[in-house]
Amino acid sequence: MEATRAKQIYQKFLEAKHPVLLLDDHIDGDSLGSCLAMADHLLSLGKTVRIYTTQPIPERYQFLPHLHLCSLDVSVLKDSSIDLIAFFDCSDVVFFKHIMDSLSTQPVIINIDHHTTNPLFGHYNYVVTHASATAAVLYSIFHQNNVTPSKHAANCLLTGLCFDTTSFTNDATDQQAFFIASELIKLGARPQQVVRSIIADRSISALRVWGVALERLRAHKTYGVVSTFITRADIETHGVSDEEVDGLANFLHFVSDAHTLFLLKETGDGGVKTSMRSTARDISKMAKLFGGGGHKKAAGFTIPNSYLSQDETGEWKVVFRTKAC
Ligand SMILES: [Mn+2]
Repeated sequence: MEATRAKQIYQKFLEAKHPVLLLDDHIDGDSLGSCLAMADHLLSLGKTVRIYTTQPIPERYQFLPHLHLCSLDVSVLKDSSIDLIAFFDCSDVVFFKHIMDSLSTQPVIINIDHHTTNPLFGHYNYVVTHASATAAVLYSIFHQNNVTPSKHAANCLLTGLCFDTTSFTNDATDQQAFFIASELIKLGARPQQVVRSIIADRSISALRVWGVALERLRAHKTYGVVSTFITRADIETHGVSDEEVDGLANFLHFVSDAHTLFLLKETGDGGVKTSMRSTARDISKMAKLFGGGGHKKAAGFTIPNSYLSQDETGEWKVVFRTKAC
């Protein structure tokens, strides 16, 4: 069954004359790495490839190939010649609908992902929820079609794997992740470069924001949860971007003895984003309840139109802009 679907999907890519590849609304190493690996392969077949993104590519991924194909210009989606669009690592149905509304044609929709919350919105879905990364899913599609990734594509796929497994340290890391990584390294992927792009190269200012959040760590014994948070004031005072302080939830989950961790962060557009990590609970259910998504052990959601506020007892709470919760 999987082999049939993998062949069907690959055939659709082969048939496409004007494909557009899409990054998730929230760009991460897995979404970007998978998308660029497919772009690399399509380019090698002589195809014209375009990639649409709603956010600028974070600085840390500038070592990846083909970034010049990425466009923030929504007119990319208006082209009436588009015959295929492919989503990578995207389970966000609101984003999917936004993309659909922007199109002027009705192309074939491919959906390649590994989120348990993926609603299977494609005409052709290849969603493997036990896979450690979308990069591993795409590696499998390549493998089942006898496609050998180039060394550039291999580096892209390794970036996806390393990002989603927090460099092979979190619960998403399975035997297959190590096997695929090994194969990708044989093909020319550069693990030191990839790992460094994900966990290293933090500015002192970004680490100071992490320091502020570390000081605020709090254990909620009743729920068995440890939490902390970052405010807009923290980010603005230290002159850092949101992207620079990303990764704190993964870092804390790696070094802390708590089995469940919540990191709350005020977003630039006036909401509060909750990133959750757990080794003991299926937190994707909670994320889904609040309109978010993710995996069993790593998930999140955003509460729009809200902010973080400290009450008279010193407790920090999420407050709606119209009423307290
Ligand atoms: Mn992923």
